[in-house]
Order: sequence, then structure tokens, then C-alpha cells
Amino acid sequence: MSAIAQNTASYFMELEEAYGAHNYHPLPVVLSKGEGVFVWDVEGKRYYDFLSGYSAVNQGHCHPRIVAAFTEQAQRLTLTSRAFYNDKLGDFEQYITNLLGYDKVLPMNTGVEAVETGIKLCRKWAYEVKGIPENEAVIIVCEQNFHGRTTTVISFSSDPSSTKNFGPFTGGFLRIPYNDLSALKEALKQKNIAGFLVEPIQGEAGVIVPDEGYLAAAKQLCEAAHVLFIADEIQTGLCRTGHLLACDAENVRPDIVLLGKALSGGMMPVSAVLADDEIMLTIKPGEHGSTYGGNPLAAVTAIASLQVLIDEDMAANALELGAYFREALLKTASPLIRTVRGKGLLNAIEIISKDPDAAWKLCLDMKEKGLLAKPTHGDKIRFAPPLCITKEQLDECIGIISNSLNCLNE
Ligand code: IF1
Repeated sequence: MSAIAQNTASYFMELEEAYGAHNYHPLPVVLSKGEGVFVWDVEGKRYYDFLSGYSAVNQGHCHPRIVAAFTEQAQRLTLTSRAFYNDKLGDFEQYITNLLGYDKVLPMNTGVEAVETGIKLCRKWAYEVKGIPENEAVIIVCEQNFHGRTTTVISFSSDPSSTKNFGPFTGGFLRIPYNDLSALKEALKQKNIAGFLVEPIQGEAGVIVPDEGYLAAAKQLCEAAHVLFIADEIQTGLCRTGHLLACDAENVRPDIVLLGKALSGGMMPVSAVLADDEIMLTIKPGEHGSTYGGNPLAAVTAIASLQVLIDEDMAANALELGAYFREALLKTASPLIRTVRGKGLLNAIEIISKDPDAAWKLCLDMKEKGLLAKPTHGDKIRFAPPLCITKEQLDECIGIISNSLNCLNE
């Protein structure tokens, strides 16, 4: 590896290959700078970012207002642990609970920690409020779910690449098909059901949008069965789908909301769980937490990140440009596109081709033309630009995508 000139793309790729675990398979591009909808590689080439850090940078890369809040606080106080109070956490707690309309918030770091927290809260509530016998609580989840990578969370995954040779697993989960109300109705008849954990749109599965009314009806069924409706809004939340929460589109108020990713605008891992007192206050001092959870740097960064989403009306932009984008993709009438789906600026296409590598090749070609996206499950490509993208920029991106589709078809 010493034969490769330093500071070239190959050098950085070889470095990761040699010293990093091989748990990802990145597109061959090495990024070193970001601003708004753009990222730049080490050679200075500029790209539209259509992944947005897996929806962590909804606000755009290095948003100046978030960077300013972050750097100012970084020079003042970053971490105190929760053994002491700090003068920023309360501000954040007040701001986010007011914004989303819940009694309380519990701050964590990564998305999967929010999911773990939601599961623990749901179980506590089940035993201490609902009266389910201890260790018997069951949480309903969906086929093709993605909620993160801890051992408990993969325990209820239906994806063999997430689970194979990682067992033994955590019990207490019941899997039903997604977007299937009668399956939910049946499952809710079983004994000791405590909660229903659901993604308002299934991201990893390929941006699967449920039928209109599914979330509202599912919430009603849960309510009638005295079961908590837990919405994993880690990817769909914070304006990505054209609403502050994806559940807002159906006027659904989940019993527990899980947030992460864009809660920090890409600055650092910040996640949060929201619920009312009846649920949240079942967890007592010493029963749950995290070293970094609720640190003042995270608190300040999260407030700024939320304010940017609201002040720049990013939900409205996502809603309007998302519809425009899907229509434009359909208009390309490319024989390579099997389907276009999504909501707001969380979108995906499914590629149809005899070539099993078609989606990968398309992404490589778009990269050459200045747009970054990455295939999943072989044939699906997610298109999720930062929510600050303008119509003019989006038009240019639509041009790149349709050019690449044409090139690949030749
Ligand atoms: C990876 C997708 C996005 C999530 C939902 C919890 C988490 C995630 C609904 C965990 C994380 C990620 C992680 C990333 C791939 C990715 C992803 F492909 F799965 F769909 F966003 F595009 N709930 N999603 O989507 O959050 O602990 O990672 O902070 O490579 O694992 P985390």
C-alpha cells in the first residue's frame, strides 16, 4: 500500500481496506468536504449528495447555523455526564417536547439506542401500568423491518444478512406482514401484547410506502387493544417525508416516537425518545441511560438542527419537490425503471434489467456525472437529497439521472 501516492482517492480507499473492518461496501468516491446539497471528493470534484448521510443531513451539509451553535458550545462545555445537571439539556427538553407535543423526552445517541429505549419503555409500561405478567410482554414488529444493529434489535429482523451467525437472540417479538391491517388485528388478539413497533415508511426495505390510512387504522387498533403504538421516525421523521413526522400525514399521534439522524444535522449522534408521563415515568433513576445521552453539546446542536428545519420550512420543500421529482422520474419512461415510489424527498427506484449489476453501474455512471446515490438489495436505489435542495438544482439532478439511465440502456 505504500506504493500508492498519498492523498489520492486510491490511497484513502486502500487505507480503509487494509485497516478497517469490511462491514461496508462503499461506492469508490472519497469525500472531504460538504456544503448544503453538495459534497466534494479529494480531487475537488463536486457531487449532489442523494443519500444525505442516510437522512442525517436533512438540513444540508455543514449548515452554518448548526455549525455555529455546535462550535460555540464545543468551546464552552461538551459533556458532564448525567451525574450532574447542565445548563443546556433542559432547554432542549422543553423545546422538543413543545414542538412535538409530548410530556417528556429521553435523550440518547444513536438511532438504535432510541429503538432499544423504546422497547425497554414499552416493556416497563406493560408490566407496571398494563399489568402484563413479568417477562411475558410481546412487541409486534413487521416483516422487512429495519431498526438498527444491536443484538436485541436484529433479534426481530427478517433479513438473514442482519442475523446470520449473530444469535442467540432476544425473545418477545412477534413479526407480522407490513401494511396488513388484518394481520395486525389477529396479532393483537394474542396474549400479553405490549406494543406495535413500526416504520411509517420502510426505508431499508426499499422505501416501502404503506397504503393511505394504514398508520391511522393501525393506531386505532392498538388503542382499542390498549397496546402502545411506537413509531420509528429515525429515518422518516424531521421533515424528510414532507411533514415534521411521517405520522403527521395521517394525523397519527404515536404513544412513543423515536428520533435520530437529522436531530443533529449530521454533526454527531443524537437520538431521542418522546412519550407522555404515564409511559416515560415508569423508568426511574438508575434504570436506563448513557454516558453521552443528553450532553450539552448534543442539546445545543439538536435545538439548532430542529430550528433550521422549522425556520427554513423544509417540510414544505420536501413535500413539493418530492412530488415533482417522482413525476419527473416517471416521465423519463426509462425501460430500466420498474417502479418509482416514496414520499417527500424519501424516494427510491427499482431497476429492472437482465444485468444483476445494473443498479450498481447506474450509480457509478451518476457518480461520473456528479450525483451520488447507492444501491441496496441489488436493484433498488434510494434518492434522498438534503431538504434544502432547490427546484433548479433538482432539475439538474433529474437531467443527470435520466442521462445515466439512457447511457446504461445503450
Ligand atoms: C446502516 C437504511 C438508511 C433506520 C431506522 C433505526 C435506525 C435506522 C428506521 C438505526 C438506520 C441506517 C443505518 C445504515 C443504513 C441506514 C438506512 F438503509 F437502513 F435504510 F437510513 F438509509 N431505525 N438506518 O433507518 O439508526 O443506530 O444507525 O443511528 O448501514 O446500518 P443508527
